[in-house]
Amino acid sequence: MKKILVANRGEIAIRVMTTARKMGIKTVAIYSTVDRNAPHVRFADEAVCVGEAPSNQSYLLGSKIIKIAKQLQVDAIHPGYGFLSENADFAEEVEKNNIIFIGPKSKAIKVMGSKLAAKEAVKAYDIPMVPGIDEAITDVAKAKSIATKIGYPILIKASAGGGGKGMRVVDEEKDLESQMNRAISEATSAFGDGSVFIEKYVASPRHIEIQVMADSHGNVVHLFERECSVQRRHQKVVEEAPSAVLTPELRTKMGDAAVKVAKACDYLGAGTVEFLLDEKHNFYFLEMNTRLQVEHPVTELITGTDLVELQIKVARGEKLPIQQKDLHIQGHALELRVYAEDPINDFLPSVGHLDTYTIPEGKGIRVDNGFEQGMDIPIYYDPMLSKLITYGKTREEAIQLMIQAIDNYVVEGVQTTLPFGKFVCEHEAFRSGDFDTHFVKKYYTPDILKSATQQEAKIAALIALQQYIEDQKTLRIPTL
Ligand code: MV4
Repeated sequence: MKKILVANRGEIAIRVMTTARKMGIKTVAIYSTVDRNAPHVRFADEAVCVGEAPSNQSYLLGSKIIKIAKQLQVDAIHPGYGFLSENADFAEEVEKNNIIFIGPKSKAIKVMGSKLAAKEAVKAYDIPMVPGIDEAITDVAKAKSIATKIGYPILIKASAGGGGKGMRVVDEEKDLESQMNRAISEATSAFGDGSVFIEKYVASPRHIEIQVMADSHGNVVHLFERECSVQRRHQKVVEEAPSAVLTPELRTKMGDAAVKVAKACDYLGAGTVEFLLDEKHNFYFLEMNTRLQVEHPVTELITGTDLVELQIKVARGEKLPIQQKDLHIQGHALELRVYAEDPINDFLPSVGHLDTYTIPEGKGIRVDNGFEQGMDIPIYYDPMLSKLITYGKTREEAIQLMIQAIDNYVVEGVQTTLPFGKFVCEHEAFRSGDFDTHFVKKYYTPDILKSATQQEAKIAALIALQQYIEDQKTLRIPTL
């Protein structure tokens, strides 16, 4: 493998190309017209414009990207996350053109893209699943009888869904029919597939996911968990590894279950198996993400691995260089997604010009960044500026480092989620580890940040006033 095309932009394109370069592999970037001067373009050995700014005219043009790859004699394509990363047809077309897709086979992508197909695939492997049904349901009477068996509250989910789209909680039978009809029509219009199914609703779960890595020789390892419960409307905000609540026994059980899920779909490369963990520490398989995830760095830090390097090696057909017994957790890592969004204003995108953009540096601080001072943030894509990652010997150390790093991260020109990250890190529930997926909804109101901002403004004004008084003492106006 001499040359890789990265079919992505921003921080993840740079992240992938950094490892490729380290491995002596040449890199090709693609870009849209608004990204022509973007850091990922300058970072690459070669770069090709793929189209206009909107994603569906550039980063989503699979066939055009493959054509570019062939013209430049590229050996492999890395899709990053988002865009074409979980598009089974794209993965298949790449392979048909004798280019290696750095990811799983299209069949695994397809199976895991459907929640019902995923349940079906892992059925024989003794994986704990939320009580419920594993087939699409349309008949209301049948749904009622199943719901009664499971016990309310229940959750209606779309098979083609993901990221919480098309989910409906039903507390009692009288609401079932209307909610089911809504879920079906929502799923039909959002995914073109109205299949829905029913599960017991787990009221206060933690979201724990397990990183897995598989080679083409039948070896699969897990690289422990990431805790992703701090999320807002299904958008993760803070992730960490390890989780503050898993015991070594539970970690091994969940890790083994994740490895089985990977084996069930003949997995290749980096994948993530999502679980819910209830208050009694029962865990349930939810779904599998067949890509390298945004939050992969926390796993890299606690395991001392380079997940992109492993992805490239197994894509080349090599055996995994590590076995399960070689893997251990060392230290604690946190990640904050730094978005150009205004946390005081309902997290509305705050796109604009980066007048000042200074990234924190130091021991235990990693910033996977895609922006620089003077750049405009395009409105066309996800407004994530970077990922601020800290690593310490203990969870407390990682949290302290995160708070300091947030203070040393200077962004002017747009609002960011940095102050929100500080709110999370300073919150008692987060610090004690006693939180679930309702953390943000339960504890966050914009007023908290407003008053913090006002407090800071007050302190700044007081310091300025004191300095003024001091200056008045020494800088006497010369008397005539
Ligand atoms: C659930 C659940 C409770 N009970 N399933 C949300 C997105 C999708 N991946 C699955 N999700 C959930 N499934 C049952 N049976 C609660 C959620 C859920 C959630 C899961 C993980 C992280 C954040 C979440 C926020 C709200 C709901």
